[in-house]
Amino acid sequence: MIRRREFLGLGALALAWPRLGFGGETLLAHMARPQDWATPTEYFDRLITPTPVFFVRSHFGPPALRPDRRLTIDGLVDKPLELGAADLKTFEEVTLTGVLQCSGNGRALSQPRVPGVQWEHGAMGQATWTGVRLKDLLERVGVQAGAAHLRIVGADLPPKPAVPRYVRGMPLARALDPTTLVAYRMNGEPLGLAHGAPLRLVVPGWTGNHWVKWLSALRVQKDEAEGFYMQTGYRVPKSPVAPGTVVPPADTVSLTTLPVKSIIGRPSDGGVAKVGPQEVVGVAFSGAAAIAKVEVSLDGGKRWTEAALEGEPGLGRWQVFRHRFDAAQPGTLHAVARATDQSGAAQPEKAQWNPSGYLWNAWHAVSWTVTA
Ligand SMILES: Nc1nc2c(c(=O)[nH]1)N[C@H]1C(S)=C(S)[C@@H](COP(=O)(O)O)O[C@H]1N2
Ligand SMILES: [Mo]
Repeated sequence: MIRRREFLGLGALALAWPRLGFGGETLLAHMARPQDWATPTEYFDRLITPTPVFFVRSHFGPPALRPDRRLTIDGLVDKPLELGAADLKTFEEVTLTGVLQCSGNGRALSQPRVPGVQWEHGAMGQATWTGVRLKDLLERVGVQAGAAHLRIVGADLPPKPAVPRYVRGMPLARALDPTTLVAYRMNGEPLGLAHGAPLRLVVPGWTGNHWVKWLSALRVQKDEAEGFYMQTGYRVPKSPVAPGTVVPPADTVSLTTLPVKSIIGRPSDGGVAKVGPQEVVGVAFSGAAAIAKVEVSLDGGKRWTEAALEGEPGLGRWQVFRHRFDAAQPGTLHAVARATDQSGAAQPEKAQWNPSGYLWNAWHAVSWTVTA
């Protein structure tokens, strides 16, 4: 566990974190890479993930903090536009609550193992996001006939010129979805550098790789954006494959929607509690539809009880589930949770293996000890 509050605030000084001994909340570092930080699982017991413990994922680390960075919008448009965060004030402001989850969250649990940042559960969080609709910006520039895709670039640069830049894309239809935002606030505060200041995309229901940070250029075009992060990265097999299969790129499709998932935040796996009232609490969400129900089993999946849900239901938005019961005697307890969304999709007992360990969403189980 490493302190990182200063990482959020001090920009270029971030790399000096081990020598900055401030107090504060902690995240979990991955692979000694200062740009990848996981939210501790015990925070998945509430509707909003506090910003100081909100996971951070970045391929190359942040660019310099430039509150005045311009965003250009060009390509197949009538009037190309260049604007700064202050210019967004002329557009309607929107705030929504949504889950940001890295497509690689849970990858560490893949069998056989797969390469990539070995996230267990902590590469996700829910925040309120405030900004303007990307749709409104695109209406201002006037999208021309024949346009079908958006190419999206952030200001971060790879460590070496030979490494491809982080370039993403999305179909124009998703860019025009009224929930797709160009955001400048997170949990009511100005966006921090680690989370994309001054501007980032918010794409509720879709995986984190689409939520481009340090937004600097949007291009409207006919074809899908090109580059490593479109044609090679962030793809899954077109149809399920056996664990360990090598899948050629031609047999893959781009990742988009977050599959239905729940995670138990408390009790912690391996924790200790006193005899008496017990509470299993966690979060559940789906990028396809609102959550319909979360069930908890205390006997390894034979009998299930529906948990109480808190918070507003919505696509790409998590709700808290809570199941209370009494433990009359000391011993070891087990709980497992599974969510079902309103499209009928149910969280699977085992996740569908794929070569990059994307979209892991198996049932989450915890065990804890009850003492007298
Ligand atoms: N410019 C830029 N945007 C980016 C990335 C990046 O490396 N560069 N990483 C993406 C990935 S893979 C994820 S999961 C999310 C993480 O967002 P967070 O750090 O705010 O949690 O940012 C996305 N946006
Ligand atoms: Mo990610």
